[in-house]
Parts: sequence; structure tokens; C-alpha cells
Amino acid sequence: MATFSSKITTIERHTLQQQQFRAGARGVLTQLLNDVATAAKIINREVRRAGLTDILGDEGSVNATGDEVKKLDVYADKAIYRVMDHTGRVCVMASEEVEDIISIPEEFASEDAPYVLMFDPLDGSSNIDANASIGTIFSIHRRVSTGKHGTKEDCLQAGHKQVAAGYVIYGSSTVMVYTTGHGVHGFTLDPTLGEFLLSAEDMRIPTAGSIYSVNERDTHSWTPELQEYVAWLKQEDPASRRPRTGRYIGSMIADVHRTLIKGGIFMYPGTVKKPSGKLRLLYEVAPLAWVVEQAGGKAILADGSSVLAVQPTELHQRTPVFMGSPADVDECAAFLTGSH
Ligand code: P6P
Repeated sequence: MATFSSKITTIERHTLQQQQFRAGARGVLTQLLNDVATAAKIINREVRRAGLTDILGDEGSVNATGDEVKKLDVYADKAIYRVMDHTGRVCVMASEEVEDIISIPEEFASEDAPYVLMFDPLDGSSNIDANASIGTIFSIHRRVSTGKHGTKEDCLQAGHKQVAAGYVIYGSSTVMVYTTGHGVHGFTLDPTLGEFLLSAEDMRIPTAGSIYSVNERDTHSWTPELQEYVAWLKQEDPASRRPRTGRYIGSMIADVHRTLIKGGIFMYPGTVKKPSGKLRLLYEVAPLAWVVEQAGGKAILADGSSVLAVQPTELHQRTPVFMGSPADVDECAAFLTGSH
């Protein structure tokens, strides 16, 4: 469990303190993380007003990955772009809402821009009108290209190469969670101050949980191994914490955040029709998987390998994922790999 902080620490101060762990750091990543926090405050304001202004409902278009675009999606996507495009900190961006890579405007582009930012501006958007928790997910890599403009290769890096990742959940409170590879830290937005204040330093996922989270709509098209695993979870056996409780909100941010806090396992598996599942690797699964791993959890593919080892080939490629408490993910892997 996290050590809930009594001292008042803003995310600005915390990211600056974390900089000491990064040899040779010049403060650019610190500034970039605070840019993310700024974008989150802007998005939060609209999310909180969504019920009051004519911003609910569909924007009428379909995004790069075929999802119906809600107006808040579009607003959030533009908010992040407008915070980031002129800072000289990122050489290229990628968004769930945009088909191709997002180039930096010519007047702001620079070969000295060291980072790459990829994001899902508002994950869980199908829940917006139902007022369920939604969120922003972000992933930051160091660039690999050298020109004035970043390239798709800068985006197509394996998850284990991330230099920072995290999310913002717009729930009963607005919480920003991030890691730079030195633990996972949570900040709660004080709307009266407009500051994210440290609320959970060094978050640790419970080693074992009693909750499993998966959409059982697809049970009939799972592999037999996964069908056997989920059936096993529901059998009565107090000695192994069974039956487990099912919880599925249908917003990845909310399901993963609950898993991080309470333990258990979140799954979005592949099916016969969609072997790669639904969730996107670069800006949904890889950042959340790193956060879970940094908090002491695991995030794997059906063969038991780490999802952070996957070498991306496409910007919006999808991947199955099984992530959560180490004991729960190990149980799942034993079934999926036939060693149970
Ligand atoms: P399903 C939301 O649209 C999302 O991308 C994730 O946030 C969520 O985990 C998933 O889709 C839910 O998908 O198929 O269970 O409705």
C-alpha cells in the first residue's frame, strides 16, 4: 500500500525531486511531466462541466481506431496538443484520435527536442455520457531520430524503453499517477488551488487480490485455457481466496486504477475473431503496464511474456493484456500456458 503523505508536496516539487534519480537530467522531462499536469487541469475543467455545457454526446465522427468520437475526446486531444506543440520538449506526438504521427509546427520544431509523447486523450469515452470514470493516459519515450522533426520510428519503441508514463483519472476526484522508473506516485487535484498535491507516494499493488476484471461477453470466443481460468476463479475455495469478485467498469483507466489500489487482475484478452484484442499497445497498454510493474505488479501476454517487451510495428496496433497483482497474474499465466 502507498504511504499516504501528510506533507504538502505539489507535483511540480515532486517531479523536481525525482530528477535527482536521473543522472545528467537537464529538467526537460520534469517540465514535460508538468506540461502533462497542465493539460490534465484543462481537460478536468471540461470533464467536470460536461453535464452543464452542450459538450456531451457524439462529435459525429469516428477516430483513427474506429471508435465513435465524443466531443470531450476532441477537446482533450486538442488541449494536449496546444499545451505541447510549442515547448520544444517533444519532437513528435501520437494520439488515439489521430491516424498518423503528429508533427510539431515548423516554427517550434527542433533537433534538440528530446522526447516523444503518446497519449489517449480521454480513455473510456464510451462511458462519458454515463458519468463513469474516464481518463487520460500518457507514455513518454526518448527520441531515436536526429532530424528537426520526429518520425514514426520515435513512436514505435518497446514499452520497456519508456522514460515516463502514467494517467489521470477523472473520477470522484481527479488523480494523476506517474512513474519515471523510480516507483509510482499519485497526486490529487485540489480544484481550489489548481494544484496536484501528493496523496499516495510509492504506490504498491497488493501482492494478491480477490477481484478479476474482464468483459465476460466474449467468454464463448476465448481460448479454452482462459475459459478454464475464469471458471476456476468462480469456484468456492476459501483457501485460495475463491470465489473471486467480478468488477468491470468498461473504462480501462478505472479498472486498472482499482486493480492498482485493491489488487487482483485486469484482462482484455484476444478472441478467435480479434486475436489482438481491443486495447492499443502504445498509448493504453504499455504506459499502464509499466505503472503496474513499477508498483510491484505484472503485465503479460497470453504466452506469459512481458507486454513491455513487444516491439511495436504499427502506431495503433492492439494487444491482449493480463495485468495486476503478481500472485494473480502468475495464476493466470499458469492456466494460459498450460502449466496449472
Ligand atoms: P469493451 C473504452 O472504450 C476502452 O477503450 C477501454 O477503456 C476499456 O477497457 C475497453 O474499451 C472496454 O471495451 O469491449 O469491454 O466494451
